[in-house]
Amino acid sequence: MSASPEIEPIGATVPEPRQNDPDTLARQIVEKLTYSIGKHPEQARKYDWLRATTLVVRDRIIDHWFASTDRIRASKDKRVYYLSMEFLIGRLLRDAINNLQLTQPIGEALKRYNVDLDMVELLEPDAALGNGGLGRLAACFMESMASTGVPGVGYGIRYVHGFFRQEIAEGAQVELPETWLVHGNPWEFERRESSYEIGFGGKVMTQQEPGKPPRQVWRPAERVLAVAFDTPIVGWRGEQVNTLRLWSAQAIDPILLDAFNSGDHIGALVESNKAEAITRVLYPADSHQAGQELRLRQEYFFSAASLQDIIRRHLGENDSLDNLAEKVAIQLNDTHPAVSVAELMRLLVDVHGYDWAKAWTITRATFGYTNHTLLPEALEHWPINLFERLLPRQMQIIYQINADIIRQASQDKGFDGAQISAISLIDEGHGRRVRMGQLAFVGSHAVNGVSALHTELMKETVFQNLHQLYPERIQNKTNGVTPRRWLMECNPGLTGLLTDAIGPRFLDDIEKLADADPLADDAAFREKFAAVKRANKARLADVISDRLAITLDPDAIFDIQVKRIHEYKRQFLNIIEAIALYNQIRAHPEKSWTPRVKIFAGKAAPSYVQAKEIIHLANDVARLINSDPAVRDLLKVVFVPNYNVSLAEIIMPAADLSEQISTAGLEASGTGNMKFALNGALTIGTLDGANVEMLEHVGEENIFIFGLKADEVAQRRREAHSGRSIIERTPLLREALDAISTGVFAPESPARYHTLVSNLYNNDWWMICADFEAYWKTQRSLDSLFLDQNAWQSKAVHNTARMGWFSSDRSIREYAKDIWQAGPGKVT
Ligand code: CRA
Repeated sequence: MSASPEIEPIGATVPEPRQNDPDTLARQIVEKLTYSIGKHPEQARKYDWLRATTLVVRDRIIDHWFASTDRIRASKDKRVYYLSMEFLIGRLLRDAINNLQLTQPIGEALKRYNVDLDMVELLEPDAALGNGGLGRLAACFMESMASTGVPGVGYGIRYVHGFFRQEIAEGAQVELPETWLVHGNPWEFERRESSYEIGFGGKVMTQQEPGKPPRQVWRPAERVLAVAFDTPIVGWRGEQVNTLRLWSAQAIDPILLDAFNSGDHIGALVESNKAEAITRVLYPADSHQAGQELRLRQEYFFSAASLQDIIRRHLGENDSLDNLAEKVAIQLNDTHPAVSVAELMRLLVDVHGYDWAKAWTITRATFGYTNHTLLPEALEHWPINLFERLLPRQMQIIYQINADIIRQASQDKGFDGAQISAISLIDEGHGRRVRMGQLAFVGSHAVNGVSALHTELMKETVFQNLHQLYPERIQNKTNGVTPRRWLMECNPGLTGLLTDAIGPRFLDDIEKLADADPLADDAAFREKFAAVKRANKARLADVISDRLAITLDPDAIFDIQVKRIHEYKRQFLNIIEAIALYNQIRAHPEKSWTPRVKIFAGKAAPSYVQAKEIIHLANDVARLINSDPAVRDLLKVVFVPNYNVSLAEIIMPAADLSEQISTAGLEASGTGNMKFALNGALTIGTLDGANVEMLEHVGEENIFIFGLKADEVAQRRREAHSGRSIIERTPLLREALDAISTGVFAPESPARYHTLVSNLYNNDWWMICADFEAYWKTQRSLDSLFLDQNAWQSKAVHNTARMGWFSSDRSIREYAKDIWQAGPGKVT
């Protein structure tokens, strides 16, 4: 008999490439509805359509995911691991559909069942596993690594409850739990096979084997399991799909049966509750050290799990860890994963038997560290006794690293006592603490800031002495934002207009937006540009009308400040300006005022009293101004609750004016500033963070800079500046502050804002009084400019056309070349 043809080898059963026409997509969506969800199309609810559509898109992603994974494995290229406590992802469906170029056919497929793709996309919950800029940057970086062909894996924590939901009740912030996982998460795949034990506490023993050097062995008292959940991250045009691996904590023994059987039903679950607590909630602190034991547990938990995973993968493909740094780059996103430095040393020395010096060489060559803030209250430091109790072996390692560094600094560089205590990993000043910034710095071959100014300030302030010791180590990597989410997806109107005008090249290379620059002088183009903006403003006005029942005029200036609420970001300055403007409109109704809508949104850390007062004030001021017939439609103030990524996607394209008004020297970079300008908003801002580089790119005639510069702020602070004399000689400011402190905006509780105002009189730490007048004048010049729509829109076009450089693709290419030596065009 001839060989039977029925049985094919396994390799030949790879599925056919999927078709992306509307017919196929419609059929597959119904198939998913039927067989994965168990619903007939007629019975399907909106959420069922979301799920079915997601599953169809997901199948396509998986095909690309496998192909990418196989290609990277086969190439043996260096991999990049991005360790971040936060990934502020937002919704994924629109991003995936856009990057796979499926928007049109899926839209059409759903239309056949009378289902609207936009509506379906809006049902997806936001994945809010981050607080603000740092977490959103990590999400942009993940997308850009996939889009630029960098083989990157993100490692973080799978929080059950992400960033809290904010409601405003009687003007004040109320925090409610966020529950993004309640309906399940179709984007994640649990990988039980990638589980690791993570230890805490216990003792360190010295093991002496004959003829060998003594070895330290850590015997943890507690162990929990880290279980991996993988989410595919699709790059532009689906050419590469990377993985975001988030760790979830579980007890090794889910239930203590002995306790249960003896009737202690609660006690039986104690272990499991304690373990799961590690990944239950995101700490809602932005640029602020949380300081509790659970936070340190979170940090060690995800660092240790990620390192075990990295080492396991490396040893699966290589003979030893000798070449770890050639094949692996690990980026520490701020100091949150900095304990990784000590943990990798432990793994190399105690587990894999490396001598100390060799292990240190490998460790340093492997890590890079990004600093995101110089604010003293945000710099992480842990009390030694807590650290020692939780991580006894890592503590010993930190002492040893410290001793080496100090020896080197005093022997080679002749550092004196003050310099030594500045670089020491142990802060002896405030009840002995481990300084995580110093640990991350010495354990990395490259340390970077996130804007040019921030990087210079790092060298001059927090890391002055370490910079002296390692003058080559600090470099700059200015932040960026992904143009897929922050232009193409959030602003289809502008994307369409630009495509018609300059062709589609900018979709693949965002710096080609520069081709649109000459169109600033083209009246017909400016008109279309303005029409897109107006439509985006009308869309935001609809959202605000639905949520808050406030009516806005889309022809007014939309003046927007959205970001975390923080004293240094100076929402207070913006509110004071609104009050001063209100007073002026009432005092001079005969003048021709430019109608203005001031929009605020943002969350305050629950324990940050001043920030919560600022939210309360914004709402109190809004209530009074919006109900005063004397200002008619000349001024409106709106606080939009629950700012998140999805709301930002509606807000960014709808701004005429972007408020970036931090006290100079304190905003490390900012990324909202970039999103606004990319979408054609003009910026009013201080010379702070990336505003400085935005000025260089868009040109000084297209950005509105005011106020003290970073060195002037520092100087005033040294001189013990206070606001009193400025307030006394500035009637506009004085009247606004009097109104606040006499309870005009809070008649039910007139003393509510006493502290807020008296702080301005007594020290004005954030330079609100110092900058008020310059801010006011700049705002009034913008009022005039807005009346000349030709001039305004021309500047707006220049902003969009010149913002291409602020793409996270550019940031990632710089990291890949200068820090990781990985990715396309690598130098290994
Ligand atoms: N709060 C900075 O303050 C910066 C982002 C991302 C921040 C922002 O100016 O744009 O990082 N810092 O680099 C931070 O989180 C821990 O420090 C932020 O998001």
